[in-house]
This record gives sequence, structure tokens and C-alpha cells, in this order.
Amino acid sequence: MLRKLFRAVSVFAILSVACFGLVLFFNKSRVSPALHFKPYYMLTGNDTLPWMIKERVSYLWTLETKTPEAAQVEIQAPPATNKTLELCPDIPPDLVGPLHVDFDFKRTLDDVRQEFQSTLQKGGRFKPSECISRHKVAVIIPFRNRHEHLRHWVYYLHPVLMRQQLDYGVYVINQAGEGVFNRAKLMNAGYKEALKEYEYDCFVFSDIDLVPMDDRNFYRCFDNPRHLAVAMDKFNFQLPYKNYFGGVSSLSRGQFLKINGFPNTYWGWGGEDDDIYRRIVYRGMTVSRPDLVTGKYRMIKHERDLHNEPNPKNPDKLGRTRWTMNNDGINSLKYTVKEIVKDILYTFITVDIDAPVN
Ligand code: BGN
Repeated sequence: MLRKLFRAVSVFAILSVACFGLVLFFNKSRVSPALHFKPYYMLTGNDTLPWMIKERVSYLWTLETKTPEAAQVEIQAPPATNKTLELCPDIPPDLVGPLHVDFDFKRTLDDVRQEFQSTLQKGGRFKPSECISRHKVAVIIPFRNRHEHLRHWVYYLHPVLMRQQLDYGVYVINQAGEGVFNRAKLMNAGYKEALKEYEYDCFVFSDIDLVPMDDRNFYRCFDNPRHLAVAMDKFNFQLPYKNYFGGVSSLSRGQFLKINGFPNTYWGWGGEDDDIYRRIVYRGMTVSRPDLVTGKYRMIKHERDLHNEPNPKNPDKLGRTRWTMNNDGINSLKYTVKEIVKDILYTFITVDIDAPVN
């Protein structure tokens, strides 16, 4: 009887070992190469025999029951969580070229806010999400009582600046009070205020009533100061004169400082842009420009502004730029900030520039 029992147990033990051997043999090809050299149980740090057998069998069981897809997923690298962005290409890929621009449409500022509220950050700030921009640009707009122009400007310019993949902010510099207007001094104040917020390396100075007709006209900085508004409709899509530097221009921080910024003393209309042109030349730089097709602009028609009459003193001042530019500029700028309002479309900064009444 005892002998029978012993024989039965032996046969059962032999059969068990044989089955285990077979399972191991048939699953060999599905175990990763690393596991051939270093068995799974040796990787676990627990090497009691029953535990090893249990682990081995359950491991092979999981291999057996997995679908091929699931097994595939397991050997894939984990999905990248914080993808590193690359620098944007020098030529942005989504530019469209010539643009249709008209000012008849009755869009309100609120309409425009609605349109851009999901793409812009407060203060009219933007940076591309798909790459790291090569250009940190502050767009500075001297301003007073031109809200009807502002809505057109933001409507047309934001998409252009976005397609150009700029890391940019729009700063509307509003002259407080009813004194004589001073475009260049407002632009100096804009330069200062923008730099308080962000490390901009490029400054585009734009009149509020000028909209580019081609998105290949880059709102960025170049090796030399750039004049962008070279072909305005009001000048029959030509430069009005060879040294014209009005409307829209860009200067890097270094270029701006090299000319001591812009003059603060041109009150009223005319001459400050010619002064800036001279500063550039006197500091040994040239003016860079787009061609007359890329550089086309539409100007919003308007009545002449109040308190911005041509100043008869300004032509005379121009003759002295070479000497005055060292002491009249960013190094002598004085103004006070009255208010800063962060709209979704722009940062609106009201400044007191101590303007004479007449
Ligand atoms: C010029 C003005 C510029 C103006 C252009 C275009 C002067 C200085 C007088 C010697 N220059 O005549 O400021 O941008 O016309 O309108 O007034």
C-alpha cells in the first residue's frame, strides 16, 4: 500500500517537473533577450524556490494572455511629457503675402476682443506655441484720441504679427491732456515702459493709422535700423523722398541706444522722423528697407489732429541734430505715467510728457 502511494507521488512529481519544463521551453522565444541572459527571478532580489516558481509561472502567464498590441505598448518608450521646443524658422511658414485691407467695415473694439481673446495674453502679448520665437518685439504706438483707428490696427496687425511668429507686445502710449502732441517723445516713453515689463530686443514704432498690405513685411529688427512704411497709398505707393523715415520703423535695443533714442523736443507735426534718420546716419548706420511691393501700406483717412499743427521751429532744429542728439534723447527723457490699462488687445499707457499748451 505504502509502495503504491510512493509510486503515485513520484509519478505526479515527475509529471509536474516535465510540465513545468515544457511551459518554459515553449515560452522561451517570447521572453526578451535580456531575460535569456539574466532570468527574471534573479532580477527580483527574492530567491526562495517556491516563490521563484510562482513568480516565473505568473510572469509567463501574463505574456501568454497579452494581446500582441498590448505587449507592443509595453516595450514602447513612455510618451514625452515636456517636449522641448525648437527655434522658429527664419522665414515663418504660414505667411500669405498680399493682404486685403479696407476700413469700411464697422467692427467695434469689442468684436476684435472677442476674436483674439483666446490667442492673446492680457496686455496684447503673444508668443508662438509651436516654437521659440527669434524676435522679442515691443510694438510702440504713439496715441491720442484715435480709438476709431485703434480697432482697425489691432484687427489687422495681430494676425500678421502672430503669423510672423513674434514674441511680441503692443504698447499704446497715450499722451495725457490737450497740450501740443509730441510723437517722438511718446515713442521714447514707450521704449522705457516696454522694457520695464519684458526683455524686448527689438522695437517697432508705428503710427496708429498705418496697416501693412503684405505680411512678408517683417515687424522685426535687422542689422541696420529699418524703415518699413516705404510704399503708402497716400504717397502713391512710393517713398515721398529718399531719406523718408516716417510711419513705421524698427530699431534693435542697441541701435536705439546708439542714436540716444529719439528727440524729445519736436512739438507738433513734422521733422522728428527726419531727425531720427539723421541720427542713424551720423552714427554710421544705414537704413534697411523692404521692396516697394512688400512695403505697401494703407493709411486710414482722417482729419488733421487738433494740437498737432506743423511747427515752424522744427525745420531749423533739423540743421542742429548732429550736435543736439547727444543731449536730447533717451538720456534726457522725463515723463510721468498716469495710468496703465491692460486690455486683451494692448497695453494702454497714459503719460504726462509736460506738453506746452501752444
Ligand atoms: C516732411 C516732414 C516729415 C513727414 C513727411 C511726410 C518736416 C521737416 C521739415 C524740414 N518733415 O516734410 O516729418 O513725415 O514730410 O509727411 O516737416
